[in-house]
Amino acid sequence: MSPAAQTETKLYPPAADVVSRAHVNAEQYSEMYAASISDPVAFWAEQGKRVDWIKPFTQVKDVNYNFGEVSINWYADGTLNVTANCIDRHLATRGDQTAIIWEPDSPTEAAKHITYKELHGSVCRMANILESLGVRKGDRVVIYLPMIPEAAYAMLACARIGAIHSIVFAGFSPDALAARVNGCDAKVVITADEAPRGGRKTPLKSNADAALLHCKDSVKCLVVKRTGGQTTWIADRDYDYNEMALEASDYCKPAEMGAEDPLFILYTSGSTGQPKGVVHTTGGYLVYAAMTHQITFDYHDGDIYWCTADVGWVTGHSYIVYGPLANGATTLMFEGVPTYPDAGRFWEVCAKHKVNQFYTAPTAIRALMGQGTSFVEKHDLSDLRLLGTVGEPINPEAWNWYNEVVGKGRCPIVDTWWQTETGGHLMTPLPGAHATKPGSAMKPFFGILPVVLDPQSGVEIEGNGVEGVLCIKDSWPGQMRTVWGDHERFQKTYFADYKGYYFTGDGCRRDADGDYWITGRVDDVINVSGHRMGTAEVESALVAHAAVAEAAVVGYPHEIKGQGIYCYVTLMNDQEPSEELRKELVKWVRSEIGPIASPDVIQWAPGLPKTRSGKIMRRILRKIAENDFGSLGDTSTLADPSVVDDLIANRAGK
Ligand code: 6R9
Repeated sequence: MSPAAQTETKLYPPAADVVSRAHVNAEQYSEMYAASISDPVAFWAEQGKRVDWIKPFTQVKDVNYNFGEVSINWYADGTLNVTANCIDRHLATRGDQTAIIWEPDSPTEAAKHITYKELHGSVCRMANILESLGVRKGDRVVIYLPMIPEAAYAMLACARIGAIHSIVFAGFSPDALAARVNGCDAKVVITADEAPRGGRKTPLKSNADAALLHCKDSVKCLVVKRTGGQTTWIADRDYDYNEMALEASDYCKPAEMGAEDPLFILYTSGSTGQPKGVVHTTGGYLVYAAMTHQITFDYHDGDIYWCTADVGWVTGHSYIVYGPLANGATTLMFEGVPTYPDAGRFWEVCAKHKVNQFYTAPTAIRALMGQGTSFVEKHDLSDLRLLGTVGEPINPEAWNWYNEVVGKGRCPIVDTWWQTETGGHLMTPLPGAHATKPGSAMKPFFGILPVVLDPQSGVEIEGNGVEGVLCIKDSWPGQMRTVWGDHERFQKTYFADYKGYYFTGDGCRRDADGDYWITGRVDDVINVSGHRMGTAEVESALVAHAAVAEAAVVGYPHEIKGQGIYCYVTLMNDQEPSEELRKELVKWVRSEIGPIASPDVIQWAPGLPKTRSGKIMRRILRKIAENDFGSLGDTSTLADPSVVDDLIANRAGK
């Protein structure tokens, strides 16, 4: 993010019609925010009523942020079922309303409109199928599906019977899938024959076959028909969803779950080691997802809402499925990509389905911006009322284009900052309450107390016009509860560096007006097209190749992707660098992790800059990748400073 991006101060106040329709205006925000901070228990007890409880809670909040004894509980003695809230409670009033609009990859294939009644039947059938495969309360189910309605059915079917789902993005490789199946000891993997995307097909079932070779024999595979493409079939392991659905009952009783029973696990990248399984639980998560969905997007009954994320990411969990459905919304699910068949697809879909709220990632906006305005202008976007972004900082150029070309200057933009760990938005302007600034996440959501800490001392920096690391002072109901199977790692990652706070891993600036700007990760996590990746993951994939002795990976500014993946690779003694080997390593990383981890740059490095104790000095590698040689800082502690000269002289693409 360029420094200019953070000094942009032009204010875009909300228009009068936006304010008058909004659930929350400026005055209400101030009042409610103050109340949420001064008496969180009363505030969240009230918000807890958004959800129908089987047994109402009497306890609201029980949280301990002390390192060594971290424990987070919300509504702990209440019981509920997520699908009773996302489906059953709507049946009497909106059974025939569309719950999910499904838009397929190809515009020539028909869209589907699935009503709440139909959703109920399909979810119950899938729940009964899972039970017939032996899945019980607390068991884990891995979902590896394209963006098809069955992905939502599968999530909700798990929630119906109290099973815990773990979705693996369909772009991940068999190895990544196997690691996640084994990581949570899943009983069943739900997949499809193939995943069409951008006119191409990913062979999901064969990927699952390859993954399952590395999993327990007892893992079953439920296969949804998407394309009808040929798949191999292993008797007594593979089950045909479409055939079983014909026989399955369309009623399944919702399981009574404790508020703190896990709802799902979602693997995400950290700065060290393998991805960790973020655990979200049932009651608090649903309250928070529903509340943020309604208020941030100013969702009203009858609106058509579209979030372009994949359900493989947290955004798809909270803002395609759980939040919208809890609110009885019509949520659009899109199987394709923004540029297929051309760069007008998003706008064509908005016009076709009369979308009111549209939520996407800066990387998509930047890519489409590069294609010019004609693709937008062809389509009638007069139903759009609000635009949202998520996943990475948005640069003012992209913000302005989104505002002017897509929103015609009349749609507020909500730049929502949050994380897999947070379950829902933590900072965002609210459309009827706040003026916006291009690139700023502006204000904390209700109940959220952001603090800016000095990175070295860990002391809170008071006042405005300050910068540091971003921590959150107290808990909120949507917060993750633990790392699956590793509570120690949970505490170490989020509560060890800055005692008494939740550490976000992001840096931030509070400007002169007290508004927040996220400046990017302060750890070894990079953000490539809004996808989070640990540099350590890419490094371990590289060194798993026989030709590679050592590798160091950093992010560098990339025009479209936000950050690109820059790899410094030291080869084994007997290996010669070549274009062929470079291509092979790129292919290798793609197959080890998935296409989203494709290295953008590989630089051959005879040596890496290390301290005398052997620690790679990433700061220096980052600077070289950024082409910023003037500010390498102190290199005197390096074991061999000449390494740096070589890396600069041979910087890739120079
Ligand atoms: C929801 C999601 C989380 C990381 C986060 C931050 C970055 C997300 C942002 C943003 C600036 C925004 N991030 N939203 N940075 N402005 N509006 O993206 O979750 O995949 O876990 O990524 O993404 O760095 O820490 P996740």
